[in-house]
Amino acid sequence: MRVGIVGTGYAAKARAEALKVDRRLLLVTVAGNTPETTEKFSQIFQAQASTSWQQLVEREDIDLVIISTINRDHGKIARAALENDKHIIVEYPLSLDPTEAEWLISLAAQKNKLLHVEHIELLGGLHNAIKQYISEIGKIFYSRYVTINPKQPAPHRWTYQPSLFGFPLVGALSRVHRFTDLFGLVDAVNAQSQFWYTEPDLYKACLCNAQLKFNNGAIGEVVYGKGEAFWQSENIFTLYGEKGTLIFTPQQGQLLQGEKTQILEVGARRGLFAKDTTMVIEYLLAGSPLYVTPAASLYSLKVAEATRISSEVGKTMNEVNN
Ligand code: NAP
Ligand code: BLA
Repeated sequence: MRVGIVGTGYAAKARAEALKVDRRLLLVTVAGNTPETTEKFSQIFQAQASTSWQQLVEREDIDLVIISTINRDHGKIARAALENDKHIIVEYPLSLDPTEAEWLISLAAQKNKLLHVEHIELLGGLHNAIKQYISEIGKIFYSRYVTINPKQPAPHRWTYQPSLFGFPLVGALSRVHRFTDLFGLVDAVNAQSQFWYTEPDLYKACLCNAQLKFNNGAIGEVVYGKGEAFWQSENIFTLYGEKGTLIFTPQQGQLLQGEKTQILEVGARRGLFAKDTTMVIEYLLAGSPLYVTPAASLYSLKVAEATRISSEVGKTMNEVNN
């Protein structure tokens, strides 16, 4: 398979590394943002530098386009790639707009092309450990996932620009997706958000807090914060079940039941883009199953969009339709 990558950052590099070790794949071309970075990337990986993503998706010598650039552009690049009959891997989120995401999924089906939305959080040690031990704690009535990432000073980067990153829980879709993957459909969403703006499209900190009421009765709470308003990093996933509590950090987990505390292993966060890339290639070349569907990604996007609307209008959003 002949591959083109859009993007030159962390995710794009991880993709290019994964392609290099598989002889069935060839990275042909890359399209980036600043010409110097694109040139450097293309030299390191011995690929041609395309002048734009528009030019890249139109090339006839490409079968698969990997979209690893800023979130704002995912939807339009995916559309252009599908119109040029390419298979697609796109980093989450598929689009900042759930309506566009839904439309793209049907276009891919019509064109009979793969549209794979990466969700590496499902491949990581934390999620797998949760899935392994969740049955031990009985019916789960409440769970909470807090990720606070202090940054002093906050970077002038796209991840702090709403027009490029999207609403924080949309851009960082993995947070909501972990919940919908574990607990299914959401009946109601209530969210708050705060932004510390320094310029019209740039903040130095943000905080989002969303409460999800699941159809199965469980309540999930997502807390996501980053930037200069924070002084202590926090990364804790807690699941409260009627028969026990599970507490996870990225390093390790604990299962608490009565007087007993069991320490649980959590696998590494590294190598996940490589795992994702390999699974897609095995799917395309050998028909082996993928670990996530575009529909599941879309549903989490609808829930994340509901958190945005809820926090903006100050109301609870009822029934996020599948
Ligand atoms: P990154 O390292 O910051 O790279 C961003 C890429 O976008 C670079 O090629 C950069 O090019 C380009 N870019 C920056 N500002 C731009 C602008 N204003 N207009 C056009 N292009 C611009 O980001 P990343 O972490 O690789 O993230 C890429 C995608 O992967 C995102 O959708 C993210 O949500 C997703 N993702 C990342 C991870 C992860 O672990 N990093 C995990 C899951 C999903 P220049 O440097 O030349 O500006
Ligand atoms: C997710 N990491 C992300 C995302 C971005 C970054 C933009 C997608 C949006 C989000 O979910 O928040 C960016 N992550 C970074 C940057 C650093 C970082 C700039 O750790 C700087 C060190 N990602 C990495 C590195 C690792 C990594 C070095 O860049 C691991 C050692 C892992 N990032 C990682 C994982 C996710 C993620 C596993 C998925 C999110 C999740 O697990 O929920």
